[in-house]
Formats: sequence, C-alpha cells, structure tokens
Amino acid sequence: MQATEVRSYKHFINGEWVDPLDGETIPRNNPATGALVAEFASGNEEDSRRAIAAARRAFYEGPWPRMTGNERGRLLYKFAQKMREEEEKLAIIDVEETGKTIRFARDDINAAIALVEYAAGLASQVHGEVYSNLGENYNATVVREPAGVAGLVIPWNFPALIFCQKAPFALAAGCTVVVKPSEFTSGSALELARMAKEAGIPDGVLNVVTGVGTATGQVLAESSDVDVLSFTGSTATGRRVMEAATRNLKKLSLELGGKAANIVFADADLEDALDGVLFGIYFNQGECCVSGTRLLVEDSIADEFMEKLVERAASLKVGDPMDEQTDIGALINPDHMKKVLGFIEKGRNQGATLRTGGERLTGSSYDNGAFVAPTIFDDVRPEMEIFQEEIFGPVLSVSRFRSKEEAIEEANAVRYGLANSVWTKNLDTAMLVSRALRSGTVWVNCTIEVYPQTPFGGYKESGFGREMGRAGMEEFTEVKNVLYRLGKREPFFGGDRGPMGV
Ligand code: TXE
Repeated sequence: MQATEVRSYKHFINGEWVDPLDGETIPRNNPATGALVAEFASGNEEDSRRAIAAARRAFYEGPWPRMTGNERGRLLYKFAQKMREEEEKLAIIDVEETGKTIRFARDDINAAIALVEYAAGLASQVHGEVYSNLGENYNATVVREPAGVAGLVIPWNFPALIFCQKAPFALAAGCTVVVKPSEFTSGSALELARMAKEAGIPDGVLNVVTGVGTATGQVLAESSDVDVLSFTGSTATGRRVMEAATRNLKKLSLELGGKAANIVFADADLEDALDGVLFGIYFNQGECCVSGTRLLVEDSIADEFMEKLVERAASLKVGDPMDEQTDIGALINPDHMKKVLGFIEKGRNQGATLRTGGERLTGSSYDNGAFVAPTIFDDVRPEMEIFQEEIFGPVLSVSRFRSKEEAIEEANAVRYGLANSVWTKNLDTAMLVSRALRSGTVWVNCTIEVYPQTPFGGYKESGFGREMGRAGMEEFTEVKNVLYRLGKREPFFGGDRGPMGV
C-alpha cells in the first residue's frame, strides 16, 4: 500500500532546503502499517530563528509586501495550479502520515486548493476606508496593512488543509510566513512550500521549519520578530502559546479543541440526521476539532434512532486507508490510541452504556496499526468525562432531551464552543436553537461543511480569532489611520480649537 519510497526532508528556509543545525531527524511511521514513510528535520530553537529571520528580511526588503494585490493574487493562483498538478501526491502523503482514508484525503486537497484560489481573489480586495466628512481641511484614510511576519502552527489531523486555512490568507494580506507543521505530519507542508517557490512566490516569503513544538513552535510564539501567530491545536498547548506570545504582545488567533453536539429533534428528516450523525463522528476517525462527538437526541424518537445508528456504525468499514472502500482509517499514533481507549474505559466506569465498539481492533490486517472500532455510548450524562472532554477518536456519547430548553442547556454545558449542528424541519426551532448555541459555527440540517468564504473559529475555550473568509485574511492585517490635514494649521494655543477637532 505504500505508494512512495521513504521521503526525507530538510527545513525549507529562504527558498532552499536547509539541514537542521543539530543534524537530527524525526522518523514518521505510517500509523496504519507501522512502516517508515518519512524523515523530517528535527529543528531546534536556532533553526526556527533562522526561518523567522528569512521571513523578516523578505518582509522588510523583499518584493512581496510591496507588490500590488493583483500580482500577489496571480502568484497564489499559480500556486493553486501547482497543487492541482500534484494533488494525488499530496493526498497520498497525508494518508501515509495521518492514517486518514484516501477518499477523504482527496477531499482535503481539493478543499485546500479551493482555499488558495479564494485567497488569491481576496489579495486584490484588501482595502480600507476614507473619511472625507471631517471638515474641509481633513481627510482620514483608514488602511489595512500586512501585519508583518506571521507564525503558523499546524496540527496533524488535516495537514495540508489547515496549512491552506492559514498560509494563503496571510500571503494574500502581504505577510511573510513561517509554518511549523506537526512533527508527525510535516510532508505536505514541505511539498507545498516547494510548490509555492515553483509558482514564483519569492524566496523567504514562505518558510517551513519542522520539529517538536516545544522547540520550534515555542520560538515562533515567543519571538519579537513574529508579529502575528495563528495556532491550531489542543487547548492545553494553546494556553502555553498565549503565555509565550505575551513577550512582544503579538496578535494571536487560537483555534483549539471542541466538543460539538449533533442535536436531533423529532421533527427532523431522520434519514438525513442519521447520515449526518454518523459522518459527524466517524469522518477522519473522529480526529476533527468539529467532530460531532456528542449526540443529543429527542427522547420520543431516541430508541428507534439509536437502533438504526448502532447498526449503521457497526457496519462501517475500518482498515486500510488506501482502500477506496474504507470508511475509518487509523488513529494518528499508538499513544493517541491509548488516550482514546482510556476515555472508553472511563465511559464504562462512569456508568454509560456501551452500545457498540469500545475496543482496539486486532487481527492480521490491524495488528501493526492504531485502529479503534466505531464506538457508541448511550445514557451519557453531562458530568461524565466522555461528555466533557475532547476524545479525538471514533467515540460517540449519546444523551436524550425532552425540550428545546434542555437541548440548548446540554449543548452549551461544555467548556468548548467551536461548532454544533441542529437537525429539525421546524424553522422556529432551527432559528431559536442556533441563536442560543454558544459556538462559532452552527450547522442546520448539515454538518462539518466548510467553505472558503465563511469564517471559522471558536467561542469559550475553543479559542478566538477567525480563519478563512474575509475575517480570516483580516487576522493578518493591521489597521492604520492616516489623518491628512490640508492647508494651514489652526493654532491650538491661543486659538479656539478643541483637541478632538469636533
Ligand atoms: O496537539 P498540540 P497534540 C487536540 C486533540 C489531541 C490533543 C493533543 O484533543 O488529542 O490536541 O494533540 C505544536 N509552542 N487537537 O499533542 O500539542 C505541535 O508541534 C508552540 C485538537 O498533537 O496542540 C503541533 O504542530 N507550538 C486540534 C501543534 O502545536 C507547539 C488538532 C499542535 O500540537 C508547542 C490536533 C508549543 N509549546 C489536536 N507544543 C484541533 N483544534 O483541531 C506543541 N506545539
């Protein structure tokens, strides 16, 4: 099933492949087979500083921030075309390094390309405001400027996709960037950097430094030469990043954990809801920040709904991620699998009812991989850990509700607020519930659908700041007000002009 030989990468700094200063590498084994698939440079703090210095130089001295928006957009389009030419390669790299299925990896790459294309269009649309109503002697131009050097820290669950939720938006704004991908899944980020260079994006504009987060990523958060940091990862690491970012009070956006609920009302199209709930939890092995890890189902239909759900979950095909028919691939690594199995154990011990799954899959085709059976717990109460904590695996926690108010209260009874989904055909219910949900995204009669145009981010401990859409690009800008005084200044002392000029 391995499509390529072992890939060996260095850092990508200032348009060149650069050896890590320590000469150390990080091996990556395919989590589905255990086979070695890649080796990444194990960067240290100084490697990170070199990448930041290259981005800083490219920002102060290079052409990128000085180009017209159209010119930047044209190069981003070329970058998207390069990605299209190598989309299968990118998909296979993400499969081999994450354990996700090829079917979904292809979707990821398609979506990633669409993000670059959208950001290319945005590049020519960055604009500000002019106030010409401040009296005849004044003109205020409120401009959006590139924020400077952007540090982008990427997790392992959607390596190419999350890269493209951030990098092209920062580039469209005119920033130069240093990307720190996950140490487990750095391959596609490095290939993307190469493609960006081939597309004509100038050296130093897009740098990738690899290694463990506590060395390379931490320096991006701390460095006074990084002006804006966009981080996606766990809430615990997000807290550390936020503390480190106080060093130069950099602009920060954090996309952290989630505990999304699918809320199914009795008046929903139950076939659609069933499909959405299954997709919501088992897509990408449940390793999404927006995975529908909780199901809140209206009591009057719960028994029947659960019966069908359990049957459908048990029939999903778990296994070889390169098999086009596979529904659920491998978890990212054995340690993470242990963590997921630990949550399953807690669910059992805390009194939830295990309806299906609940174990690691074993047997010849599974033994070398991190495969967990699609799992469903019924009778889950808000005080249980499986209701509250981000499991990041194929584990669904089901609770029942009797009224809209109860559904809203339970959906909001977690510290996260990234996304939720509502399934109902009643317009009043749809609007009322979606307004009351404390999350950055609410899907109504759909789930985990993300478009380049629409902003994405969290409430509560899911973080702050937005990715994608115009708001996602604006995260990488600073707003500057330039006030022009025309003609002769009226004296302040000795005149009758107030300090505010109004
Ligand atoms: O995440 P980390 P991990 C959740 C999920 C998962 C848990 C742990 O629940 O089980 O996080 O995963 C870099 N300064 N999510 O340990 O540590 C790190 O190298 C700067 C949710 O992999 O948050 C990687 O590139 N950077 C999430 C990135 O941060 C640091 C997706 C994320 O790693 C750093 C993935 C530091 N001190 C996991 N330490 C989502 N929101 O989608 C690490 N990193």
